[in-house]
Amino acid sequence: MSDQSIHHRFQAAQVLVRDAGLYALQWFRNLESLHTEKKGPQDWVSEADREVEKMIQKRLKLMFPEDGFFGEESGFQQKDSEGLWVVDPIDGTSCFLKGLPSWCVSIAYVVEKEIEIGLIYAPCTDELFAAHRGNGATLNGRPMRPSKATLLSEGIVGLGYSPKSSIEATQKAFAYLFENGGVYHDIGSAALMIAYVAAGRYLGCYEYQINSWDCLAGICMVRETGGWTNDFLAKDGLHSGNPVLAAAPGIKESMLNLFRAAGH
Ligand code: LIP
Repeated sequence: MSDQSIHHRFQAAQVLVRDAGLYALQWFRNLESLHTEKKGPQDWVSEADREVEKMIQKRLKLMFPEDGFFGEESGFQQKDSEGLWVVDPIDGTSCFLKGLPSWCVSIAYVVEKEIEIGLIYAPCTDELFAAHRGNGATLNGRPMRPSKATLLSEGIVGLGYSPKSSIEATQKAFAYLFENGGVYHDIGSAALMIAYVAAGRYLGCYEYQINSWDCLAGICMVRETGGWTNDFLAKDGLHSGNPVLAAAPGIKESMLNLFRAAGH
């Protein structure tokens, strides 16, 4: 696929991710009337998740009918297409449903196992994180820079947990972090936590088991800012998920030690 057509998709999807975020915000402001269902332990879906995903899919179908689509709520359409949009309409659904601001819309575009585009829009803070492989990454149009730290004791690590994760592995990751003077945040949105690594707000991010729609956009951003991530798309990560590990350049070895300590 030509750089030009990927750049065209990058431009169009930046408008779409913001529109989708503003649409989700309308639902966020009327939570009392929002219909929700339980998908599993600590895992919910709401009318907003479904309607925002439908809106994104419809717009992408109109603009790029030849592309495939993989959404958290609706699964795969045209999965054998050259280019595939991987979409989480509301990452941080549990925060969204509780009226907490740490949620976002996440859109990634994958061509031949390469994450070419990563877009994350957080409506509550009006922050648009954007990356186009080989062309850098920005936050609201300004270049993002990862942390220059070299020790875990010099900042915050995003450490996510859900019942999909191993309790034992997560406890070992916490122990390694605390023994090395680190502290953690779990803001309930893996997409935002990984974007914060690219933006230099977090030193790194780890979660034992996560879905591709939660992390591919953020992974593109971390790599575009010179940070490091694990090869999430290895071993069928696109369909069945994988652990995620992201690190600022100087923290890679410490985060790899945390990953090993967790048993990976
Ligand atoms: C969430 C992730 C979070 C994880 C949750 C859930 P969702 O995504 O962002 O890191 O701990 O279990 O997967 O379900 O809100 O799109």
